Amino acid sequence: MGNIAADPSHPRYQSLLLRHRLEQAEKQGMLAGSAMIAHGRGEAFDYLLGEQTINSARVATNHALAALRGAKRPVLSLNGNVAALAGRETLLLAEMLQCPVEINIFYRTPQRMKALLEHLGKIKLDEGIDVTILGAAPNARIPGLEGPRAKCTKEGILESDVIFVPLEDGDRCEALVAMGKTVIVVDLNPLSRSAKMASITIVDELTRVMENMLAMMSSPIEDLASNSYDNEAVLDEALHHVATKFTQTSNEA
Ligand code: PTJ
Repeated sequence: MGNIAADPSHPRYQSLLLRHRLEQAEKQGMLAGSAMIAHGRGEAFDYLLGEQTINSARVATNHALAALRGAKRPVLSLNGNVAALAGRETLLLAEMLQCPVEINIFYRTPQRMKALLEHLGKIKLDEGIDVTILGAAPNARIPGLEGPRAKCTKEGILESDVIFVPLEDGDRCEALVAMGKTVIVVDLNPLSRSAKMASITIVDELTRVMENMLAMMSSPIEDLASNSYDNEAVLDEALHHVATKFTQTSNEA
């Protein structure tokens, strides 16, 4: 790691750390060609949010976790960016939920799958995490999708009732919702198709979400009535936050 990214007192430390993780993952062949572009877009939205977990994101995270804890067949899906930024935390959450994780990538190649399996397998071994990692041998398809991005496993994504798919593509999100699943996405862009399509959208940065979820796992399950959750209101609140912050900043300037 370069000097700046190694220094926790640097004001941009967290941001530099995440970039560094992606740089390393890129060298290991884990990432899609557009992974950095996707991350940059996320960074821009996070800047507008004030790089913090806003109230509506906390509410959505709470509901997401309640849905996962109450699920019959939960599954946590990882793509290249998620494995690079929060592979360890995703495995830890899966262990706590006693559910599998599934590597499910949009730009699927055998080389990337191998690199991702190796990366997660190493974390699992190093940390002694007891979790099934699916995805190496897909045996099912997500209905309504064409090509390699439809590939999944029967025992994981296909038969899941609640699926956590951070940084998901809009089409796949829509296809998963059409299968009748509760689909939880993490997306810093409240205007994205995934954000609008999902059952529960957490408008927050992935590594903060994982930290929050792991912390929330040590509290008793909250009795949250699922009909009290309004995803549109959560997205509106995120947009409102950005707009208000902008107005305040330009008034101050
Ligand atoms: O590994 P693959 O092949 O499955 O590909 C993964 C990416 C992310 C490259 C692929 O799914 C993709 O191209 O995604 P998009 O369509 O660019 O969407 C990514 C969304 O995630 C954007 O709306 C970003 O704002 C958001 N995003 C990026 N980084 C983060 C994020 N949201 C939360 N936390 C982040 N760290």
